[in-house]
Amino acid sequence: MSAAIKEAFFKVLVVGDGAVGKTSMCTQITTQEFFSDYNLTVGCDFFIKRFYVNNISVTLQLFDIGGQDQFEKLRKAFAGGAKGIFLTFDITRRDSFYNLEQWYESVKDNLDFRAPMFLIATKKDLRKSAEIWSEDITSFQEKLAFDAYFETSAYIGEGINEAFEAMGKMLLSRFDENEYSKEAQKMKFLEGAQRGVRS
Ligand SMILES: Nc1nc2c(ncn2[C@@H]2O[C@H](COP(=O)(O)OP(=O)(O)O)[C@@H](O)[C@H]2O)c(=O)[nH]1
Ligand SMILES: [Mg+2]
Repeated sequence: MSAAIKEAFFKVLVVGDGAVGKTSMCTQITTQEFFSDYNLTVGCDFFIKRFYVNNISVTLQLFDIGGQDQFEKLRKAFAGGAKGIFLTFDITRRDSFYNLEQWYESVKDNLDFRAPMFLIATKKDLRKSAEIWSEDITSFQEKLAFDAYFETSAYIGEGINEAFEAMGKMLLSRFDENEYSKEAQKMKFLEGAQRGVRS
């Protein structure tokens, strides 16, 4: 008899200044595509990423939250129930790094207290124009105690798989099986209901 595949579902936030590359990272991880034109995310974009960790089917529902001020309330509401967070900054823009504390403040009350927090540098292919260095990362660690740091590029497709895999593993280790499998069942039910409505 083969054992049923275990399923896990987690909601994960992707936050950071406009144009740092949040949508590009989510697009790269879900479709392996890259677009050089910039389309501002208005409100919130959703992505679904599924992969296996130790024979467990992990589904991450990614919330890529737009940075406009008028969406402040929406941002708080969207953050509800999140189990993990990617704090993203553009390696070539110092301001995008310094704004991360504020980004974290704006969603932290709605984040689960066990939520893994990953710091993500984007656009590592543009490293020759970098404005952030390893000393900055070390001092940020002292301030915000993030769980992991990854340098990524959606353009050359580097670092992103590693970051997501590590997030998946940490989520599985921090949350109880009955919590994440219940979430997965709920999600399946909603997907089924949606198909029902469409057909
Ligand atoms: N060179 C380079 N450009 C990138 C990378 N990721 C995103 N971009 C570009 O940066 C701009 C903003 O990206 P986007 O994902 O829309 O940013 P968002 O506002 O944070 O969602 C777009 O023109 C992207 O093509 C990367 O890894 N390398
Ligand atoms: Mg976007």
